[in-house]
Amino acid sequence: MTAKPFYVTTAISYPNGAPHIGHAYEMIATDAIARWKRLEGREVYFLTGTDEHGIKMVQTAAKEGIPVRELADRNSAEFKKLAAALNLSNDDFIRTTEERHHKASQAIWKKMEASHNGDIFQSTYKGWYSVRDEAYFDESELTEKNGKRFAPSGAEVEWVEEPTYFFRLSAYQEKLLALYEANPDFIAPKERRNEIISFVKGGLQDLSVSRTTFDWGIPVPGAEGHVMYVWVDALTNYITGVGYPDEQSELFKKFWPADLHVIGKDIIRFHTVYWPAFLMSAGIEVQHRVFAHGFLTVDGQKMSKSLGNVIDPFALVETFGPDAVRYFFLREVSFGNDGDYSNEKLVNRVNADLANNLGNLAQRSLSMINKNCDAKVPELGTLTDADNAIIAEVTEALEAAQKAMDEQLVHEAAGALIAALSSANNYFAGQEPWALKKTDPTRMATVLYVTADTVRRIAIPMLAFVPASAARLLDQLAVPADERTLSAALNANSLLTNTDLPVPQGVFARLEKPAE
Ligand code: ME8
Repeated sequence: MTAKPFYVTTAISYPNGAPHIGHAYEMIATDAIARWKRLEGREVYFLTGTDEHGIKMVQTAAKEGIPVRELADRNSAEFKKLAAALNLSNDDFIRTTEERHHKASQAIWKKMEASHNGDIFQSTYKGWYSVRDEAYFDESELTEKNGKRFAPSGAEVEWVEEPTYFFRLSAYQEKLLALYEANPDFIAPKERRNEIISFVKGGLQDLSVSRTTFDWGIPVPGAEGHVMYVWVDALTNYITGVGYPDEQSELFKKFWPADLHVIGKDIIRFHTVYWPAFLMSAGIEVQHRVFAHGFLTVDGQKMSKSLGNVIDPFALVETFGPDAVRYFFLREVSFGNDGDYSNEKLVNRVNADLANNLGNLAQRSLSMINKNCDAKVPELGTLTDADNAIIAEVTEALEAAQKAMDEQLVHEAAGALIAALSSANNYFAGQEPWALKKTDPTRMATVLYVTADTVRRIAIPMLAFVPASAARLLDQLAVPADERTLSAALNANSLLTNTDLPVPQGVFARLEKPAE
């Protein structure tokens, strides 16, 4: 079997500030998807990084009184550190200030310029610009208050007039609609797809794609004084990451078009309208799918510096450990919807699912095996209806989790696994292996085998969500590295009888709610 390679990306973050939990959330979810695909046996390329150009960076650096590059270097390093702290399995970390990215952006620009419609042309931009969104807005999209105008995000817009290059986005309306029509899975969740289709049906205006008022950007080829509009360069990172402009490179041939761009709901238009239009213009294949996740709030409130409720993801990892933080977001937030963070919710969720459910089952069965079965995988005797029922339920849960992950419904996948674990705990309690020790040791061995094998079958997919803890569980079951795959998980009763097992150790400690 040669499984199809899988290329998945996060958005690249603006390093004009330190990373917050919204950034951490996107990284965690995308990592879970990447890890799951690897467990399926697919060759995965997972890219994340930082988006370092644009006026917003220039303004922040000016406020701090430091050179823009220093700001970019300092904060980009924080994002990279966050990826490591969250135990991300990214294959590369791209910075848009890198040489390779300048080359790729200039190459795609030239392709768009040379396209048969002449998609890039010079004119004068007059209109409203929001620095915070790094986006242009139509008068009709704005609201007015005290003589000031605001973008839908709430950011103030400013009137901009300058000679710029334009991208002939208006020429792509029909092509984009045809793309959405032919690829019903191009935009997820579904509601987002409908929003984008009606936006495009409403008509597309040509897009201003260069700026002359600052120079912190990628120079437009052959146009002195112009740098590219930050989104042209930002979106291009996805192809730079796999070797563009060398379309014959191993990486590019293997991984482009991307299977999935994971982004937040505020930047769907850039990814599902501009990006495919740029790619079509440049004669490059369009990505397969964009999944937009929701936004996180804290204790029910929008995160903001003025409210003082911005959560530092490094502090979270420090307090609870990476797996607890990962698990909470993956399970608690329904992927695609908004979600809320609170310490209490995290502690409750992690204790219920990981410590009490998974951890408890593993610890109870493994310590009985250690004491009563000579610390070896026990014998599997005749299977009863109860054994067969739990084995079948785990198989169904694995299938349900796979189906959910095929659509990036990460929370549903985790939920299906945890539900099967609850049943397995009931099975264990109902079979009372401790009572069988004297009356029927053969039957005890079978119950312990079935339970330990259940832990194995659930711990394997959990490698995508809580990689370090799940790996420790599998170590305790002496599961070899090459059997840590989803197909091995589907294969019931494959623990090898008589295999020596190490002394079991608790993997999931119960968390305490930190003092306020
Ligand atoms: O948008 N909750 O960068 P960014 C969840 N550079 N997700 C959130 C969030 C929150 N509170 N706040 C932000 C940019 N995000 C561009 C992307 S891609 C070619 C260029 C998400 O640092 C946001 O939706 O503002 C985006 O997907 C990512 O974090 C980076 O946001």
